[in-house]
Amino acid sequence: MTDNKKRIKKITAYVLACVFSFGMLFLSACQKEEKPGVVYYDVDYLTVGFSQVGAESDWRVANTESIKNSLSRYNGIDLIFDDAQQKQDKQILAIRKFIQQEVDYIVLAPVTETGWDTVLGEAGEAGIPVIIVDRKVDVKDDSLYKAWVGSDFARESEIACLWLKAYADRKHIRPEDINIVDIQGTLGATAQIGRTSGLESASYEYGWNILASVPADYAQSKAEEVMTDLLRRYPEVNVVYCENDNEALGTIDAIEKSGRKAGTDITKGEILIISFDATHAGLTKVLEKKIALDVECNPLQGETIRDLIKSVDSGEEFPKYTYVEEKAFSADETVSSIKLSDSDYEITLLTGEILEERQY
Ligand code: GZL
Repeated sequence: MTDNKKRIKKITAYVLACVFSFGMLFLSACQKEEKPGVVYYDVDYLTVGFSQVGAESDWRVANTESIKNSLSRYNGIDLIFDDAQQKQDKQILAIRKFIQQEVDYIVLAPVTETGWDTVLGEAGEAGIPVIIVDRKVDVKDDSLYKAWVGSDFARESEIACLWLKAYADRKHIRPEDINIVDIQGTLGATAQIGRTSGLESASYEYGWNILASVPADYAQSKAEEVMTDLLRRYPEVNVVYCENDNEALGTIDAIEKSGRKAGTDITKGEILIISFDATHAGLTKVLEKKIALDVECNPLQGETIRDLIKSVDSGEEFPKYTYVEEKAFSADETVSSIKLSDSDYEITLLTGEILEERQY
C-alpha cells in the first residue's frame, strides 16, 4: 500500500473514531439517569424557579422535600431551588435571577405578606406565571399571581381555640383563670397573622387572659429563651399557645428547666401547650402528653403545585385558591370533637400507630 494510501486510511480511522466518541458523548448527555434503572431521554422540560422561605422548622423541611419530589424531571420539570434563609430581599433577588434565566414558572413561598408588588410585576412583564405557596402575598392586584396553595390559618386557630374552650368547660375552669402566653411565629407571615388574631378574638369572646404575645420566628432555641423569660414574669401562666411545633419543643425545655410540668391537666398545676404543624417531632410530644393539642398544618403541597403548573401550562381550568386538608391531634380524650361552622369536627386522639403511618 503506497504511503499516500496509508495516510488517508489513518486519517479516515481517526475521523471515524472522533465521530463515534462524540456520538456516544451526545447520547449520554441526552440520557438523564434520575431513578435507578429508569433512563430519561432529553424531553422538553418545564423550568421552574422555586424561592423557599428557608429551613427554619421541621415543617419547612417537609414542605421543601414534598415540592422537590413533585417538581422533578420524573414529572417533566427542571427545578431551580433557592433557600432565602428567611430574608425577603434574598427572595426578591432569587425571583429576579429566575427572570434572567427565563424560567417557565416561578413558585414563591413568601416569608411575609407585603413587599411583593414590584418584583411580581417584573415577572408578569417577562410573561412568567407565578404560583404562591403556603403563606399569602398582600398585593394590590391579585392577577400578579396565577394561583395559591396552602392552609387556612384562621381555621387552624379557630380549631385550637374551640378545643381550649371545650377543655376549660369540661375541667370546670373559669375563663378568667385561663392565663395564656402566645409564642408567635415570624411577624407578618400569614401563619402568624392568622394564628395570633384567632387567639385574640377567642380570648376577647371567652374572657381569657393573654398575658403576653412574643415572636420567636418559629425557632426552637428562640422559643426556649422567650418562654424562660415569660415563666419568670408570669408564674400564673397555665396555657402556652405555640405557633409551631419547633416553638413548642423550646417551650417544653424552658418549662421543664424551671421545675414545672408541661401536661394535660391545668387543675393539677400543669401547663397546657397548644401547638401547630403536627410534625413528627411535635406529635411525639403529644404522645408523651407534653403537648395537649397539635393542629395540623399540612406541608405536603408538592403534588398540588405540580398539577397546578400542568393545568396552567395546558390551558386547563384551575382554582385560584387551593386549601390543603388538615386534622387536629390530642393527647387525651377530654375533648373528642368540637362544633366548627355548625358541623362536628373530630379531634383525633393520637396513638403510636397513627404516628407511625404519617408521611412527615
Ligand atoms: C405554615 C408555615 C409556618 C409553619 C412553621 O404554613 O408558614 O412556617 O407553621 C414554618 O413551622 O416555619
